[in-house]
Amino acid sequence: MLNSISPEDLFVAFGLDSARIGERPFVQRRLSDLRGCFADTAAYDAALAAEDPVLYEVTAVEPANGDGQLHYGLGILYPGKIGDEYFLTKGHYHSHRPAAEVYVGLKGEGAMLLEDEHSSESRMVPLRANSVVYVPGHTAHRTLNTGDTPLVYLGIYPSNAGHDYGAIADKNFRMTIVEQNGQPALRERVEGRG
Ligand code: S6P
Ligand code: ZN
Repeated sequence: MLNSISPEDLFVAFGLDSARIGERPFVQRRLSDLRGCFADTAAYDAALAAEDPVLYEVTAVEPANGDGQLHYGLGILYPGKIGDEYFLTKGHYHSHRPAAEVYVGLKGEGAMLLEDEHSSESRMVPLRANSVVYVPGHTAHRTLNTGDTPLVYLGIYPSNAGHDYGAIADKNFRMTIVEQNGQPALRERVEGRG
């Protein structure tokens, strides 16, 4: 097994500010890729008419596949809001629903929105430097930047987790995280409104 992992995957150094791993390719999501994710559709359309900024970037590292193996993603989510809702990731379930994930906050101030697949119970959990968020299986998860600097984090997950974006694209999350009196707060998501 050890021999099958490339030395580049055994040891990885990353930039804490850039959230890049050398020259490795990364996925970039712009505001236009997040259509349908934000509650305030008028604010979304207005923002997109003005510009189409990069909201986040993720470098995925997938050293090995198979039972017991791990993958991870290094993410950077830029600060900003659409209406009073913070910049966010698309969010997903894992295709293999029992797969859990651990998020390690590295820089900045953020939050994770967690929703249980069966009860739809929602939680807002802080994500910041020197902290770990446990995302149980069967839980939709989305990351939001609640600060005014880039949020940098690692997400570590089983190699067979997979990403199911379809369920979120259909129903989105029940709740959202907005700025209320200068603080992040959970609020029921109402389409068309913030
Ligand atoms: C993967 C893990 C993260 C996300 C990243 C971007 O299981 O949860 O690496 O991929 O935060 O979010 P999303 O919802 O666009 O994949
Ligand atoms: Zn995940």
